[in-house]
Amino acid sequence: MYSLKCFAVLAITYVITVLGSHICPSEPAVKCSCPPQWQVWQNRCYRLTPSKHSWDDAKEACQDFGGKMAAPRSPEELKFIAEMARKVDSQYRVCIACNDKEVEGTWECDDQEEAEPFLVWGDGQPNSWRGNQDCAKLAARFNDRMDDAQCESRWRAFCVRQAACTHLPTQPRRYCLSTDTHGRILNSICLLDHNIREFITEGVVTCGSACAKEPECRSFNIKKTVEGKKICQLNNSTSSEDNDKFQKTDYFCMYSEVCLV
Ligand SMILES: [Ca+2]
Ligand SMILES: [Ca+2]
Repeated sequence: MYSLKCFAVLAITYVITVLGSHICPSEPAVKCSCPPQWQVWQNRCYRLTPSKHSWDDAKEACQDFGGKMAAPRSPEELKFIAEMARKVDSQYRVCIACNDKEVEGTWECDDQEEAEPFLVWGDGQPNSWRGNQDCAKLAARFNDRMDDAQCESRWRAFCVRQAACTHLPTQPRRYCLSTDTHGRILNSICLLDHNIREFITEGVVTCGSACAKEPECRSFNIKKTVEGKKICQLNNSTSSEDNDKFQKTDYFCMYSEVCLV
C-alpha cells in the first residue's frame, strides 16, 4: 500500500525556502507577559495608578510599582494607552512623563532624550495657562491628546515597565509526500472530493504556504493540466481520514500534507 514519507533533503530545501518567504506571518516569534494589574502591549507593560497624584508623586508611585511614569512614543502607543484609560474612566485625565519645567516651552519626555519628543497637543495646547503649566497630561476632553497642566494637579498616572518576553521556537514546516512501498514518490494519486479551493501554483512551496495560511486546509494536491500548468488544490481532509477518496488519477497528481517538524 501507500505510505507517507517526509524526505529529509526535500524537507530541508523546503523549510529554508518557506522560512525565507515567511510562511507563518501571523505567528508571533516573541511572546511577552506582564505581572497582574499590568497590560501588555508589544514588549512593555502598562498600568494606571489606582490613586491620583501630583506629577512628582506620580513618578514615585510608578517606581513603587516597579515601573516608571510613561510617555507615549508613537501614535500607536498613544492610541493604546488612551483606550486603556477610557476603559477606566471615559472622562480620564492622566499624567504622562513629559514636562517643560526647566525651560518654558521646551518639552522633555522620559526615554526620548535622543530625539524630538513625541508630543501631540490638544486644540489650543500647550497654553501655559496662568503661566504655570509645566507638566503634561493626556485627557479625554482633548480627544486623547496632550495638555500642559499644573504639576501640582492630582491625576492618575500611566506607568510602564519592561515585559518578560520569551522567543518562541520557530515552527518550520515540511511537506510529506505520498510514496509507494519502494519509497518512490507517487505522482498519479491524490485525495479527491475534499477540495476547498484551487488555483494555479508555482510548486509545492507556494501551494504548501497557501495551505498553511488557510485554517481549514489539512493537505493539498498538485495536479498538472494537459498544458503543463500546476494546479494547487487545498483539501479539508487527509488521506488517512478518508482513505476511500485517496485515489489513483489518470493525470499527474501529487498529494502532500503540511507537517510540523
Ligand atoms: Ca510650561
Ligand atoms: Ca494647558
